[in-house]
Amino acid sequence: MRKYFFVFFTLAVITLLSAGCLRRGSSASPQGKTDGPDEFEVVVKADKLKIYFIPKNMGNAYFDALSSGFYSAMTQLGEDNFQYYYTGPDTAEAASQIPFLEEAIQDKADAVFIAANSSSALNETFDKARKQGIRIYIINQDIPDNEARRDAAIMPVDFNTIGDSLISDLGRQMNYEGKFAILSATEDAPDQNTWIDLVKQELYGDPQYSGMELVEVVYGDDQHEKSTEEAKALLQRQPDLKGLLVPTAVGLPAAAAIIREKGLSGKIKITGLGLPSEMAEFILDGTCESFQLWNPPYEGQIGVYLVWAEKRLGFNPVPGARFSAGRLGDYEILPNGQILTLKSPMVYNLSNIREYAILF
Ligand code: RAM
Repeated sequence: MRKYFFVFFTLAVITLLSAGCLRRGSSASPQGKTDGPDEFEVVVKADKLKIYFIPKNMGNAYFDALSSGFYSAMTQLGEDNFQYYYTGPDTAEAASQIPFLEEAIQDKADAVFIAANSSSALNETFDKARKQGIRIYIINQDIPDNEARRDAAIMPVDFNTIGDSLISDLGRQMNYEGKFAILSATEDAPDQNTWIDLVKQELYGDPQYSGMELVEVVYGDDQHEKSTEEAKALLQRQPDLKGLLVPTAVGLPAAAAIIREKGLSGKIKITGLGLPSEMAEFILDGTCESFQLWNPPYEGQIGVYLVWAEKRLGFNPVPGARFSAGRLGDYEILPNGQILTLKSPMVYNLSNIREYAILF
């Protein structure tokens, strides 16, 4: 009897392995790390994980780059394990994302990643989604004073580093004197307003910037056309402007193009946050000496691995817990529920623009 059982058992294992229902591998601890000896575990192909990514606005190359990270991680983990929807509003008003959140709720998504256009306008819809067991992750920012309404926030960098990073780059280029302005995105944008506040804290708190004067903050709504118009109007209103700080990947190339068009390359120092692929021409022609960013695709990758760890590896995203994001390594849930993709922004200039312009 034993002989037959062994034969049967072996045939059964081979059959199950070939059908993908059995997996040879190490047992994964809740943190998603592998440990223990090889052992068979039955992996029943569960339903696909349904993930929504709702950007501030569609047609924004910055969020296209971030979305590419979701695809990379899903490819690494097996595309047939996921259903992915990259969908959102054409314009980034505070409440413009609500219909897309409702769609994800109706569709019984497992997780929604959203770059929120408002810190508070989405709270009721977040509550509704979470009551149905849908994970709400803010991505590329947080929702200040409303963190209890989300499950975690995937940050591109520690936002506390951005104020100093931006104003020090502009100050150096302006020799710490003269008038400058800020061209931001939408007036309600939580990330933009956090950065503007941090820039002002440095500007008014550090005597090295006492020779610089912030004359205006204008808003391009993360729309190329409006950013272009606002930049043109600003230069007309402020003929002795010496600097322009543009913390938006939509506004920065738009404003750089206007500075170049007006023959003011090098005369008005421009820096901010932008995509290397869209800023390369302005670095190469001297219109922009340097700008900063981080790595948007990494954020999308981390997002997929976070959902995978929670839904397939029993990971519980409590402060202090760590999970694997594949090739990117392990990430920790910080006490404030944030996950830092990188510590601080990277500076892009002539020395590295060609290397990064082909990446995003
Ligand atoms: C724009 C958006 C986004 C910001 C980037 C740098 O695409 O405002 O939120 O992270 O710029």
